[in-house]
Amino acid sequence: MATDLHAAVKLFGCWRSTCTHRVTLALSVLGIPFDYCPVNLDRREQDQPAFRALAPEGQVPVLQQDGRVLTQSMAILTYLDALRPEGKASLFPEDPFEKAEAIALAERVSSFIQPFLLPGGIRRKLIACLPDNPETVVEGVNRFVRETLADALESLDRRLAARAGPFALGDRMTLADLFIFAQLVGAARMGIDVNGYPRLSKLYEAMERRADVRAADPSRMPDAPGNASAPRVAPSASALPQERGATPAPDATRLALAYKEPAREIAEYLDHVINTPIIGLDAVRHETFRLFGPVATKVSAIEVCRFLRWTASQMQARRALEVGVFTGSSSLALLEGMGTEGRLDAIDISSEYTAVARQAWANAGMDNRVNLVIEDGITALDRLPIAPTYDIAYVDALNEHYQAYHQRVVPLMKPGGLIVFDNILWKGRVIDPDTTDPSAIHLRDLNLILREDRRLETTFVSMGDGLALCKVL
Ligand SMILES: N[C@@H](CCC(=O)N[C@@H](CS)C(=O)NCC(=O)O)C(=O)O
Repeated sequence: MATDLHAAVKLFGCWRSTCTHRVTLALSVLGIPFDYCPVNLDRREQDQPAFRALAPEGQVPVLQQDGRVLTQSMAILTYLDALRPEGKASLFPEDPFEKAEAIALAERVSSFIQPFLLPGGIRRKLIACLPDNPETVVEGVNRFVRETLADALESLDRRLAARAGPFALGDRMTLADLFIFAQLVGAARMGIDVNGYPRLSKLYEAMERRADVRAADPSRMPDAPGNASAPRVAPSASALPQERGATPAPDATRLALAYKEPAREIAEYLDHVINTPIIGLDAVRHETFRLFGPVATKVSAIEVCRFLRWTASQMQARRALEVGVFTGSSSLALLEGMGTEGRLDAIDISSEYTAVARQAWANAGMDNRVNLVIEDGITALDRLPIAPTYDIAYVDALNEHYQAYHQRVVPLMKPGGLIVFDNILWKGRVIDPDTTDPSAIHLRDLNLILREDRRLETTFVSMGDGLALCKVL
């Protein structure tokens, strides 16, 4: 049966699946339009009969075109390459040896790295086959996954070291880069510091510089956390009929919606009555949305900024610490609240995002009061001398490092100082008992750790995405 090559391409995938990411990268780079059908792996939609009828393996990605179905990201990429519009460069090098090398690198990711991270079904089977004591077993399996990934990235890094780069095989991006990059993005989500691999981080940066790569960022996918209200580019997962009698999993979409910022009318009203404005806040928020589109949801909620400004002023804070600057809205609030004597030590891993913050500080005439360190939060905090230095600290960085931030920030605070942890409700996902979202699990544990920490007097508020307010005793 001949397939109509021009028929619409439909992709069944999941935002957090690295194999799906390989395919969305290819679609974006090759300029092929597609419909997206999210399959919620956390809710095990891959196991529903309707999906199994499409793909008996119960895995994503699955490509459907003109009634035909293709699985396996490598095969899908090969096919998509053949569909590329005129003028688009192939993902496969012309030179036969180079082509084989690109496939070899992609295969290393596809057949050795990703499978050992134990995708859902395999993971569940392994855990069930291991001896008793479920807690130790899960802990051991998680350690196995992390260590295997770290080892595999290390050898991949050494393999690429022979090539000047920045891409895997040199100056031109090939399918190898798509596989490697997707795996690195997944590794970063697991809290693995990609900067620890010099050659891979060079590849990562080169990829991140490309707009077509950024357009395929998993956080921009309609099913990514926080994008519940984003326009869908495709029919929704409800295209997959629900299995009758199945216990409905807690609805992550509903939870996500529960923690939206106040309606625009309310925000405008509050703007009208407030007498503690934050200079430059509106401008920085607009610039963030203009430059970074959906990633801009990482910007701190306006009400959180107002709270920080007011609290820093109320405490007469003079020294502030910020872990996770992003584009600078919360730092503007802290600086404004502290007044002209206040100084801010700010830490962020991204020079791209903080470039916007630097500009905002300069525009507000506050840049001479900020010491910005571009480094990952844990390393930068470890460099700070352990002394009671700060009056106020705001933590809004990598979710899965929050417990490490907590350990490091407390000893840096003056008695009576305040630590504010943002995102501790993680769009409400912390209350989902079945969540497999690593951020939700980590933050839920953090909240319990904070509750037990006798050095702190802590309360929680549901402002923004949830704040933990910890007074240092
Ligand atoms: N070799 C396959 C691997 C597919 C795969 O492992 N998919 C994962 C997501 S990255 C999945 O569907 N996991 C859910 C499950 O196994 O239950 C490919 O490259 O497409």
